[in-house]
Amino acid sequence: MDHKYIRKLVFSIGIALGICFSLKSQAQIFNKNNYVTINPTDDSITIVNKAARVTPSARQLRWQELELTAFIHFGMNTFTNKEWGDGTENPSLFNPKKLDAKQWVKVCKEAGFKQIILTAKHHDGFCLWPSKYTEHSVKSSPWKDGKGDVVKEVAEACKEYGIGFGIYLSPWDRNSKYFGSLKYNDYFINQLTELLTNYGRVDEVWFDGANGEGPSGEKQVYEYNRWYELIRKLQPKATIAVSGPDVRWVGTETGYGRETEWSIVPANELSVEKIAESSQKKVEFAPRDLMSKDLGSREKIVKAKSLVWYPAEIDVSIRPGWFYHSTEDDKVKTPEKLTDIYFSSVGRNGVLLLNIPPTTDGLISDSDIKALDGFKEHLNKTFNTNLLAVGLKEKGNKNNVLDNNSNTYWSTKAKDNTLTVSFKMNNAQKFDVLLLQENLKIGQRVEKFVLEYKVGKEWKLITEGTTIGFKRLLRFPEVTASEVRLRILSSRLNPALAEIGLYKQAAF
Ligand code: FUL
Ligand code: CA
Repeated sequence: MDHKYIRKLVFSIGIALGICFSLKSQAQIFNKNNYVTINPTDDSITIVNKAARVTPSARQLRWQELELTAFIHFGMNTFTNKEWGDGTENPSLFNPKKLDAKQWVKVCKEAGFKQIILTAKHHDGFCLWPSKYTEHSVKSSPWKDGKGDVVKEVAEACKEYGIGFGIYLSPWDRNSKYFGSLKYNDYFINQLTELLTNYGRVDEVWFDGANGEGPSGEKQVYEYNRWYELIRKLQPKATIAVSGPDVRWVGTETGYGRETEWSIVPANELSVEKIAESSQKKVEFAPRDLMSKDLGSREKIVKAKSLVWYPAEIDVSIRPGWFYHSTEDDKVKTPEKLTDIYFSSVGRNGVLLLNIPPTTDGLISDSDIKALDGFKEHLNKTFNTNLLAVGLKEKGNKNNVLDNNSNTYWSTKAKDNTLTVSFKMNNAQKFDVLLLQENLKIGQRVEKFVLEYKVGKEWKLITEGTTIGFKRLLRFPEVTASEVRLRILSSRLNPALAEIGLYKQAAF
């Protein structure tokens, strides 16, 4: 089966069915800053200004600032050497004799990852924690004589190393006899409650879009709203991704986000039929097609009925598969490839969710560690020195864009939607990377910018782009210059430039 096709299909079905909220619960799902209604009388300028003022919730901002998060796909598939189990697997197969969650967390942390999401239950229904509600779990396995709890070990290791902890809980459960019946809704809520109450703070809850039939041959109609309300109640700081309201799937599993990536997208659509049906107003939160090239341009937002802050997460595996297969040991992505992905995910206003799957021993393999080491070393070397700050004659009021702090910024007066910042360096510098950041507490506003350098009396183009958002990275052929300027040519309201940097890429 083709995952991507199924995911797309499921998203479309999910969205078509309407992932709906009553106004009461909508208040819990969104806040007054990350959601805005468009009035039928609003003209396009008013709508664009409204979009410019939509800002992330505190949980969304914390999540965005992480930049790098790690996925850990581990479970029954690790032992059956599959990607999708069908739920009939015997728990006796699960026996990761050397499992060391601290090794997982240490490897991830040393590679720069700030949070880990563990597959507590994948589509095969096997639970990595001893759930009270099923026998299909670690408690029926030989690992630690059925007394082990992978979720607990990972949660504790994350706490010890000071990084975030998240859970992936597959709504699709090919083992549960309840799947496809009303009873499954309670089963799912019970499992979610266990995970949200027994393991301390949870920072992200990841609901996959893949869906199919359970053992009974029936499909399940999910109670999304009930899940979201439970998470908000038990773990109010957790972001809910990607079949959820806080974080959006970027639309591909390649690791490459859009060049133009808006975090403010139409929240579509007040459905008249649904209002009539239930006499309650219901609102869908997601853009209709997560895979389309353009989600948030002016053209899209002026047609919207409401707008929401809904940023992109880019999930990709370090290997071809999501689960570990020894035959893929020589297909681990190289440091060069991982760096390219970094530039095209984090560097395109997204958060990278990189999957690093442990082996049947229960350890991250040497091949993956080596690739991550190379990746981290390369990034450290490249971003070690902001050449603009080092060689600058007088920082003066430019300090705000050179202080490595995304909260301090440079702006113009209201109604001035362009901005030029010029820099004269002591000596000519060689560089081939531009870094830009906006202050998201003000909003995502920039629509077009150019970077130029001075040759004699003339300004020449180095590179140009559209959106910035939390971070924009652009690479270009090496330039040697002592005078450069950034011109923001178009912005939805006055732009708030938080950082600018010029760097020279390290060699591999
Ligand atoms: C997909 C799943 O079907 C894969 O197995 C994996 O978990 C990936 C992250 O999401 O839809
Ligand atoms: Ca700053």
